[in-house]
Amino acid sequence: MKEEILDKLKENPGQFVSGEVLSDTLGVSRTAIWKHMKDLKEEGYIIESISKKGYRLLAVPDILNEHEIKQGLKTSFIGQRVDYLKTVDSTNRYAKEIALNGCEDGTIVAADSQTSGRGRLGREWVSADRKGIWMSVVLRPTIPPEEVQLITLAASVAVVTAIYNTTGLKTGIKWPNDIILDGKKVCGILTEMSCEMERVNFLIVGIGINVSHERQDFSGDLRKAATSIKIGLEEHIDSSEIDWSSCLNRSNLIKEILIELEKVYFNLKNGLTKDIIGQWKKYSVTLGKQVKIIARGSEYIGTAIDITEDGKLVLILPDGERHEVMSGEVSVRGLLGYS
Ligand code: BT5
Repeated sequence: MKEEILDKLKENPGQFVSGEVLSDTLGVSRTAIWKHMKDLKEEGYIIESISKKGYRLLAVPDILNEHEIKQGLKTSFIGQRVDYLKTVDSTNRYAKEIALNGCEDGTIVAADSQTSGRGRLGREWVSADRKGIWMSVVLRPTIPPEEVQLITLAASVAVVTAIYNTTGLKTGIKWPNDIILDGKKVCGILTEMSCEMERVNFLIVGIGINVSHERQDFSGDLRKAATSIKIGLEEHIDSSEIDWSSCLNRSNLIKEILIELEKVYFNLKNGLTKDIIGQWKKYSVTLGKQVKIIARGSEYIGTAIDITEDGKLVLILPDGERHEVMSGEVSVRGLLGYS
């Protein structure tokens, strides 16, 4: 009922809707309407109530919940089920649990904050409360395990496109899983899988995006290495031209990512991997650069020249030898700056 009331207010932007009209059209008492309004205000919706006039929605701030994510979502299967959590240890961990219990292909999990957000190789992902998008998507593709890396590439392309569509900011992709803005990390992607020898049971694509952080919100090493969409907008776009509330709205950005993710996922399912690789190369900040690969127990330098059809990075080593790197176990450092 709360959502239906909210929708009625949204249908009449800036206008009062009387308690009587709401109670008649929705078939509930005026006291119930009043209680739901109170809940909506507590959630953060800015609603003005004036006796004899009724209620009007003054603003929809950046609120994350199932209703905001699903409203107007134009996908056919990704995001049809949304599990929203105020706080969780890790959306990837939670998504894995519901995937093991058989949740549908395309289910998403999104949280306002994570207490143990994780990166690759046991690293930590810092997930400040309501400052970013901390979400995981459960996918059940019929692909062999060795093609899973392509999903991370496809998800990177989806995120870059979605950030551009919603904010106008141009970001780049650092192999294998970072999205870079002005040489700093704005998003990381962690793909985890459950598989048998030749078959993937399910994948969890975890996406973390820094959205409304100020510089001082990052501490320690992250202050130099991380950025947010807000910081990027302040640097690149004349602030009088920015519609801040829409550019920094996490639900809007999530919707856009889900649409783009569904597109690239269809391409992948239909064997159009060349298309994904082609788009990935367009946004790559790694190709053509000298990189240091840090693998378990060893480090080496090479020039990144290409990416294979299954997502491996192709390097030319100093002795001229060609070498392919799988993403799973390595860290990559640009020799000039983070990317
Ligand atoms: C990643 O790992 O970049 C993958 C991050 C995936 C996070 C999402 S959030 C939703 C879902 N649920 C989870 O539990 N995880 C996923 P990696 O390449 O290993 O990078 C980790 C490194 O990035 C850390 O060691 C830090 O140096 C840096 N880092 C940590 N938090 C960051 C942040 N908020 N912004 C930028 N860099 C960060």
